[in-house]
Amino acid sequence: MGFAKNFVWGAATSAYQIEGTGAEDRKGKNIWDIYTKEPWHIYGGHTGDIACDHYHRFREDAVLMKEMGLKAYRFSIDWSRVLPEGIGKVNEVGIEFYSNVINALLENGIEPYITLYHWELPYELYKRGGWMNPEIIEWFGNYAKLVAECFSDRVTHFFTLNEPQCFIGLGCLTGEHAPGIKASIKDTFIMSHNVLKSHGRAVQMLRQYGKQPLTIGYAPTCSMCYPETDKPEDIKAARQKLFSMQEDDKNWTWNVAWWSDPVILGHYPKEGLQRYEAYLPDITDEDMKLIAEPIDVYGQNIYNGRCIRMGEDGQPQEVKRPVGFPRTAMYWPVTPECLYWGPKFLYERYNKPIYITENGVSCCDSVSLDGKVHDPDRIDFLARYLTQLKKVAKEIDLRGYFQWSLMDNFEWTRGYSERFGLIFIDYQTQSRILKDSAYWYKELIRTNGKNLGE
Ligand code: IFM
Repeated sequence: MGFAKNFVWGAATSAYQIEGTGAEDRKGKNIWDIYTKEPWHIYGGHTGDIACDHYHRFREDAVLMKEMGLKAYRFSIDWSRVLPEGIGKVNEVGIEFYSNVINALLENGIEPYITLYHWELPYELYKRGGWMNPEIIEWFGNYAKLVAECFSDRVTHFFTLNEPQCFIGLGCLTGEHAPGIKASIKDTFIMSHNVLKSHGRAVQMLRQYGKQPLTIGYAPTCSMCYPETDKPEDIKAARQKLFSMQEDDKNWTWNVAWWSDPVILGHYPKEGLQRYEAYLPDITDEDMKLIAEPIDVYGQNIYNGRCIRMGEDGQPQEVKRPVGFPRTAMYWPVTPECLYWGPKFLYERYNKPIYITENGVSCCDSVSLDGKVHDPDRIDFLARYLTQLKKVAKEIDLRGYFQWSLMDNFEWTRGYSERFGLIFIDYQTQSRILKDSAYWYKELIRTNGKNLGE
């Protein structure tokens, strides 16, 4: 036995990365709409103004998903499209757009999975302090209520936040992403606490206003850890490293336990409470209760990991990558083991059904003389990673896998220079070509992973 019979094979995207603004929409601006207007922030001065023009082409895209045999599609809602100021007046055109997307998916037999927040913070709310302002807990809660009221008659799967590590770490600590601020470490801990409380409030609102029972999850990220060998001490070291805090406070957001223990276990990790004591805001029992509002499934984005062994001093030690180790086009290491050990460690600790909410690879894809897009690197990457996932699927409650990404898209500060898609986008003509990997994935879905190694 490998993947369960009803295993969910899907692909994922996010609003800003694919939609394009849709000039006729009365959408408000989000922080990325503003940030990309200062061209020096983004490779080539690219913006998401047009992106993949999914705003106008979603029907065609839903048909392609069907052609690829996808069972599910995970996408995010641009908060500022449905609530131009983040709160208050609703943009009915925006609601209609997402409603039409959902209908197109259902008509093509694709199950929609909605992510509430994949970094599209309304600019009006940013001006009011964004994640720093505790009012955001109710702002986000009310946005979740609106989403539940408008879409939960047809959508039953929701994820609250995508990668808080990145939108606080890169967006507010190092300032590489929108909104591009370099807040103090102390302020980013205030933000992170508000982020987690907002998650809890959104869960409450989704449950309260959902029109049917909903499956609700959360989708953080992080680089995983895997053991150098199967020796118990190396496994122990990898597990310990994965759930420990960052050595460098300036990079503190890049960890699993700070963001996931409160949500699932109801408390911050002890190590972090001690280590970051000087930075922390007041944390009450009531806060923790809100943050730990029960969810149904745990999502995790996994791209790569670090190899760990137990050092002679009894402490985890990172194993240096060998010279010439395999890398993706974006220079990320290729480490398939992380898709076995990551879910395994997370399941042991959190004991929740798991979805891999993102995994994928950027390759230097182009259209060949035969008019096709041959991407053997991506097929090789996926075969290696998914073989590991198949192995862990026999051991834990693994519910689904979302390939990042359905189509090439706006890769944040790298603009359109990276191609993560199963579908190739020609940005000049907006034509779409299914890459070889899309056909490979289709066969994998059809056989439920039988074409992978054991
Ligand atoms: O494109 C991003 C996505 O928005 C968040 N997770 C990682 C992907 C690849 O960098």
